Amino acid sequence: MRYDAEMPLTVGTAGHIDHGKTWLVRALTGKNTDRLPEEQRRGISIDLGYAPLELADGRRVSLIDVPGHERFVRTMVAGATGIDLFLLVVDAGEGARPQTFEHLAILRLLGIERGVVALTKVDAVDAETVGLAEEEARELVPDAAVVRVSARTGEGIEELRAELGRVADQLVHTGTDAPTRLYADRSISIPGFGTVVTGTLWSGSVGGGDRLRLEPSGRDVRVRSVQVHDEDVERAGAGQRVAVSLPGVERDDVQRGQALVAPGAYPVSYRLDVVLDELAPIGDNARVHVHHGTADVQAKVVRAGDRFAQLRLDRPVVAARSDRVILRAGTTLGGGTVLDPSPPRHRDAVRLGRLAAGDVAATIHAPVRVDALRHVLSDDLSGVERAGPWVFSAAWLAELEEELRTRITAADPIDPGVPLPSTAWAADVLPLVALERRGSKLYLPGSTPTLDGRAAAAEALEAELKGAGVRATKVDDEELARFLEASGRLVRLGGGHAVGAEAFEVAKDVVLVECAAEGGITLGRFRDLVGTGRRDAQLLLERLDADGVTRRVGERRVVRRAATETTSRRSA
Ligand SMILES: Nc1nc2c(ncn2[C@@H]2O[C@H](COP(=O)(O)OP(=O)(O)OP(=O)(O)O)[C@@H](O)[C@H]2O)c(=O)[nH]1
Ligand SMILES: [Mg+2]
Repeated sequence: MRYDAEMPLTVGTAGHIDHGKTWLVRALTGKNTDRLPEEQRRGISIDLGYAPLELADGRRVSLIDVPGHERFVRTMVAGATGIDLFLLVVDAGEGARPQTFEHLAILRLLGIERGVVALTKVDAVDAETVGLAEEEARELVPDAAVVRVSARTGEGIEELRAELGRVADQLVHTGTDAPTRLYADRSISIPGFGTVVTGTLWSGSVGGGDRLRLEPSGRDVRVRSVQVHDEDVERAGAGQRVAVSLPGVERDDVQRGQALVAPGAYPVSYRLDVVLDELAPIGDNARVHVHHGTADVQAKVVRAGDRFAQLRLDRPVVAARSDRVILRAGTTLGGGTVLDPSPPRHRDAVRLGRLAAGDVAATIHAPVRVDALRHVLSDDLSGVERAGPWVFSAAWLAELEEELRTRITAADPIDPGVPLPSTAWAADVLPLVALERRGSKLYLPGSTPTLDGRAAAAEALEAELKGAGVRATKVDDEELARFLEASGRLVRLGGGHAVGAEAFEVAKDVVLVECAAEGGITLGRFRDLVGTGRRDAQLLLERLDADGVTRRVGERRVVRRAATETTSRRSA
């Protein structure tokens, strides 16, 4: 039904003040978009106006009427950012004037290249004047058709409608597959219905029941219903002008410039890296207004090389790679195309050059999560290494391995390893390096610990332990103790103590024999049997517990059932 008749395209007017834009919109749509009392009193447009435009074959597109006054260029930009094609209006009697040129420049900077020129008020001037104006318009916009019209007499209106239809037929609004994104241009409070936010749906779709997020405030909202041109629709698609009702949201919670997006799909950022398109030279650190979506944010331009800049914004915006921005300071200075909508704080012309060339891979070195990169990626990433959710360069991986090997070489030969890096990517990335993981350390594959220059110290320690028997000895060189334990020459006890391996076996036998006879052994009994102090007896029993030989039951130690079961099963 009507929904199929709605083409997901938006036409935006452009042109100098008083050249007849609003009258032409009314002649085309029957709607007077100058609805504010002040607009009616002063006879000029101040805010954006909206009307559905019916094409010759009954299909409808959206029409946005913008003000021409030089003080309202910022409003014109907010209206123009979401449009697909322009309707440039030139007064046939006056010809092109300053905002004709400025609006055209803005359209070009926004990448809006298709449209139609309407020479208006042809009823008020002679044929020769119209001819001159037409010649000038053709020169100004060589690729667009120029149609002579009069909103007063209706002359040329149907021809203009047909011409707009021809251009519309050649355009497709892209972004259907991208996550939902809509920049609010108005929020209206409707009694008994709540707040309705209107805007052009840049990408994705929106329907009743959807959960979206208002950015940059980060507030989650639920969509109650969606209208396109005052008619309820189940879903609206990219390119359509929509009115979205948001229950529970106050009108003042939503301002022009805010975005309604699929939660988390777009970065919210105080910085934008752009490739510049200058109309006038823009100095380093220049203060400008950045127009993006329907937002107008003050910013500092931090130049990088001669083509690029980082825009440091006073307020955050929600942007995506390839978005256009307009830079103004009283006049339109130029524009930019977003290379990175959420860049690190720096001026790095080399990195931006690579991004501009589409070489995202070249900007990747250390691991980054691939989902954090989707803002700068237009398609699949090749030429990088991957592990789990991480991407990184082959060169970085080689450097990592090199660094780990260097540190391993410098490590104590008695334990020639390095602790595992405690970074988020470690678990995914470390399996790719040619090192061996043992416990919480990395070693050269197949490497074994060696005593190196500490053989004498080892012998001295062994002699000391032998002399001490089952008495625990404090060992200061923990690495040496670990090494000797690994080679079966001592057993480490708590608190940095150790006993000789043979003495430990003696102590263990005492426990096993006593348990076999009595069913268990107390600390006191064990101490008496081995003939040590209470503390040493305690350390020995704790080690037996830790080894799984014994466990505590009340005051006594008993031999673990597991060992007994294993024995009986084996004999069965
Ligand atoms: N004779 C004649 N006068 C026209 C025609 N269209 C507009 N006008 C006159 O031009 C005036 C301005 O027209 P608007 O449509 O309001 O101009 P605009 O371009 O929307 O102006 P801003 O929105 O302020 O930039 C009108 O008040 C009319 O007097 C036309 O086709 N013929
Ligand atoms: Mg107007």
